[in-house]
Amino acid sequence: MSDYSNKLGRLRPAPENFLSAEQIRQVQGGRRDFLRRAFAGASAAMVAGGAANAYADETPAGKGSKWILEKPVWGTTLGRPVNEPPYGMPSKYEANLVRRISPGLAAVTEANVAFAPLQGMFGIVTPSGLHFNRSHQGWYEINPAEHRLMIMGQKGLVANPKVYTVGDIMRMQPVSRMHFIECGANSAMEWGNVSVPTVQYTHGMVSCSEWTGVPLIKLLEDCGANLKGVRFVMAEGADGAHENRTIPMSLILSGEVLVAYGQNGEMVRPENGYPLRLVVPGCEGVSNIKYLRRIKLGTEPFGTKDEVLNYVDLMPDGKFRQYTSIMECKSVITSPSGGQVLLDKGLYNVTGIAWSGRGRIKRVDVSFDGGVNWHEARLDGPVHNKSLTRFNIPWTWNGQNAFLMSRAVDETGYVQPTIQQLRKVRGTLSIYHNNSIQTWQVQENGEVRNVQLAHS
Ligand SMILES: Nc1nc2c(c(=O)[nH]1)N[C@H]1C(S)=C(S)[C@@H](COP(=O)(O)O)O[C@H]1N2
Ligand SMILES: [Mo]
Repeated sequence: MSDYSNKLGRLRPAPENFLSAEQIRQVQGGRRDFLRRAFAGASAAMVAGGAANAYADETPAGKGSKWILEKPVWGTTLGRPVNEPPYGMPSKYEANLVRRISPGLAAVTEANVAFAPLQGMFGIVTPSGLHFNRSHQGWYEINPAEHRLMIMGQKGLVANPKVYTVGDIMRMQPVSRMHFIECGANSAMEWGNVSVPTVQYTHGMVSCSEWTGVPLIKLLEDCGANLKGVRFVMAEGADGAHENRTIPMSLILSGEVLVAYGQNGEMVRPENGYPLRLVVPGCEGVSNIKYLRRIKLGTEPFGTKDEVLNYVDLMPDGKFRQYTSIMECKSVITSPSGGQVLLDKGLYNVTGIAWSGRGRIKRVDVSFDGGVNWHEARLDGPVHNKSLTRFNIPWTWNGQNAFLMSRAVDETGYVQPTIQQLRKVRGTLSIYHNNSIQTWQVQENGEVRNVQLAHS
């Protein structure tokens, strides 16, 4: 019996449950009594649904054994009814792949973000149930029949202010597009140090979905908005957090900003803004207003609490950076990543995600030696605009210390900076907009950890 969540490709659930490489080898070697003891103190999440048994017997001794020679119960009996359950769920053996609240953050503030488990995901689509959830005051399940969206504006800017039902919006011509949403605070802890152990907690505030909705510009036209006069738009949510933000009209005129009701082929999930959310491709997560209830047209930025008090960064000269909406080009290796363990020398697939708020990803380079040599990774196409892009590159681990990094370039030619380059400009007091290169150290014992190198 083994716990695959501790092997490469899966991740331990929380830092306090980490096993060392030596412990995992003992488990792999079949020391079941040890395993029982090791899991005795593990969290309920880890053992829930038999997840601790997932991928059992992947040892050399277990290969080609009874698993192939004997007929298992599932080959000799009747399976379950096809409509049970009516809404399908992942295998119980994948119960470790869940959103998590960072133990570090939970200790210092109320836990109001659940991070996506990037370490165990493939491709570019975030399953809706794993999309990170950042809700300033918890999430709501809003009855769509009781939800309205109002479009109005300052004097002279809208000929026919309107109130829309969800049904009104669903009768209009929709578009479906792949876009990432990244919280401005993603990777925030890395400004100062490397206390965050896993990619789920360093980068798990980015997710990517196919969003379906109506371009906001169509609604503004429908209301007879004076498109030349409007320079800024305020978007406001219906939740208790009263989330609101200024969106520049230039982004809306491009047709990219959507009033979305669909996410990955079904209605947007309640956690992600059901029944209507704004999708502002390339902009900070906070601009993507959930539970969208009001759009107000104006001529000046609105100076809302979420752009004046919050989402500003303190610079070394004592001034604040403000209205920094665009998420710059960024990438991260998701596997191998912090907390995972390489059990043997040999061939691995190094994989990760790259994205840019300014367009498409053009190229990703990967280094295995802390940035001395770089190798171009393979991008999995199609590469979408303002979307996650998956990269892969084969790597043979020789059992020695290695420093894994990825560096993305977007179609504007912008190159993802190192943390030291970013600190030279921004200092260490920032919270938001850390798009620097992440380094994972593969130690000689196979354990992977979060590090920052002095030179990069
Ligand atoms: N109405 C409302 N919209 C909101 C928020 C919120 O708390 N309420 N959180 C914002 C923040 S800070 C982020 S990062 C994104 C997160 O979107 P998600 O929860 O769908 O991942 O939603 C934004 N929109
Ligand atoms: Mo956010």
